[in-house]
Amino acid sequence: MKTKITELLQIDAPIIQGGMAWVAEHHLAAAVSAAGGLGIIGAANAPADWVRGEIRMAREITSNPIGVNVMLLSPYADEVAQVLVDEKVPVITTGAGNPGKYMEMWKSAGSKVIPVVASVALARMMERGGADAVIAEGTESGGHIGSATTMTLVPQVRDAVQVPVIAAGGIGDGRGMAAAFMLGADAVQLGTRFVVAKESICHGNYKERILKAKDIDSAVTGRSHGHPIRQLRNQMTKEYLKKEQEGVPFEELELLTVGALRNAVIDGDVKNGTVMAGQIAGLIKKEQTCQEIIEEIMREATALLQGV
Ligand code: TUI
Repeated sequence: MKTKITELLQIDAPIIQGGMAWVAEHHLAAAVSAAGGLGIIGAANAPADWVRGEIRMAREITSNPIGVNVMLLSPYADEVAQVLVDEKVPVITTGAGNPGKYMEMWKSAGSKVIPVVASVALARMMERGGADAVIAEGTESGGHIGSATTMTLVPQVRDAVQVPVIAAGGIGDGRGMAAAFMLGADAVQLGTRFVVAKESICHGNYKERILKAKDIDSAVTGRSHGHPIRQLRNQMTKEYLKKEQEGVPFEELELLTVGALRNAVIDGDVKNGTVMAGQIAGLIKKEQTCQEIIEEIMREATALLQGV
């Protein structure tokens, strides 16, 4: 399948892997890229040296292009931004903010820059600032979310900008991909489905929570202080939401989540850790290799889009 995004990024399948903190390390990113999609290393809150190491290790596994996601709230964002220039990373996605201040340095280093946007206003601003494409991410996503749904955001962003649009949030199979294309997308980004990939280093307990999740098993914490995070319900979210309702201040709430994502992803503490996942978790029933995932989604989507 050829789209504006496969042409722009020099990839075979218009499927991008989300830059998920702790999960999106070199094994997963390299496996997605080797299978013809675009693998992404998630810099999240990691120091710049870790990001450099992950880029180099991924490049030992595949020569296909691999991108990096910069989480703009990270205390290391400035240093990570420079590492991406030094390492000549071909594709940079950004999340949780406005990457305007890095745009010029990344563009002049020859990288394609693709910010995640949660609104039409930010999509327009990013296009004016030189973005090569935008990822329109709906509130169905796991992790840090905006408020518009994928169904409403994608066609509105499509109409507002000329650059290619990648749809994200709530997409887990070929039906979701075909639907996103009907809304005007040129590619899709998937997170939760890749968390349970065989090549994902995520702890088995975490994968099992996703594989056993039902449609309404996610909760959103942090709405009261402007940092909404979608994750699967557990002991921690129950406590967090109760305290949030009681008006407990942010500093105290934060104590519940310090190191909690690492505890869940690496150590498998799915009771008190943060189990970030999107609303599509309920649809995901098996662990497959990245190649199987990409082939299956492409087969389903192509069949549905034929004749359209
Ligand atoms: O970034 C994500 N998802 C994430 S980041 C993350 S780690 C984290 N840890 C602690 C606090 C916050 C995050 C876990 N999941 N997705 C991309 C995304 N970006 N979703 C929504 C946005 C977004 C929202 C508002 C991007 C820009 C924006 O407005 C920026 C502005 O300044 O106008």
